[in-house]
Amino acid sequence: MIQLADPVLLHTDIGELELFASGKVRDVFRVDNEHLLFVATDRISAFDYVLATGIPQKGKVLTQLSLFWFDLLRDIVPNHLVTADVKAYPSLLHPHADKLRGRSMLVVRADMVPIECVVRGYISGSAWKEYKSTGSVCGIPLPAGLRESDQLPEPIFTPATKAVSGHDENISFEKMCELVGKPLSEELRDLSLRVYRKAADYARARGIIIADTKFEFGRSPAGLLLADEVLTPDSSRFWPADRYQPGKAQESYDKQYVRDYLEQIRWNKQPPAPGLPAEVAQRTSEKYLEAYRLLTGHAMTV
Ligand code: Q0N
Repeated sequence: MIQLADPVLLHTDIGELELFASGKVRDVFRVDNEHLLFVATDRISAFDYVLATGIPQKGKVLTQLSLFWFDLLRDIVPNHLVTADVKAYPSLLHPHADKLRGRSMLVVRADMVPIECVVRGYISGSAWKEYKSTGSVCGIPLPAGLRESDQLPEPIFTPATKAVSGHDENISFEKMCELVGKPLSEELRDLSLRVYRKAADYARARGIIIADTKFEFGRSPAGLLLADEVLTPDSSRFWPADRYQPGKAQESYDKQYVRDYLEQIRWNKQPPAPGLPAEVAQRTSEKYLEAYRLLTGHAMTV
């Protein structure tokens, strides 16, 4: 049988469903009062903007990686997944099976906690900036003399809120307690740290450093659920362990070719964002597939 290339998906169109939320990369649809359909497109963002071209297979890799982690972490925390098997989706979705297969999840609609639960095992990004100017991150004092990208003595929980700008704003744990209450804050902090430790130890043994990551949680009648997508290169910093060199910013596992290309063409980082040459998109796709294979131990099959 002739195998046609999997088309890149940039915009999800499901005429029957109301769009519930959408981000730079993912589209969420309302299925019924209790369920949402979470769709990962092939869109990619760099320097804060979504690029004009997609990355082949990216949405599938991120979905399959989230499914892998949900299963590995289920002994620590339950999650929002109902099923990712399109045959088991409500029948009104069956006409859309070809575009949904591999890249979507039917999830429980939860009452989302309005906090980004960030865990950092290494110092990078906004935490590095904050440390350089104050010596602490989100109110947590850190040892003097850390270099950019250094591993922290132990992982830290650094919550953030979505600011009006759309950017995340780091907050102290005390501020989080004011916003959502102390018992919930303590439970989310402890769950986030346990999930990060298990995943980061697992990934490190397979050649990938998960420098930091962001979790979102929701409340359901059954209790707290790990939601969104988890421990993907979009929600985390993945670094290739064999090239780790503290003292400077690290290469990104997945987006390095994209960033290098955008720097090379001297894009001014203002909209409209450019597209990528096919070769850059293809090599980037291969990095996502490689991360999936290293972490799961097998090639992606969907
Ligand atoms: C939900 N977000 C923020 C799109 C997704 N299980 C759930 N129940 C209710 N709401 C949500 C979920 C989940 N997951 C979460 N939006 C809706 C995540 N966004 C980030 C941007 O892309």
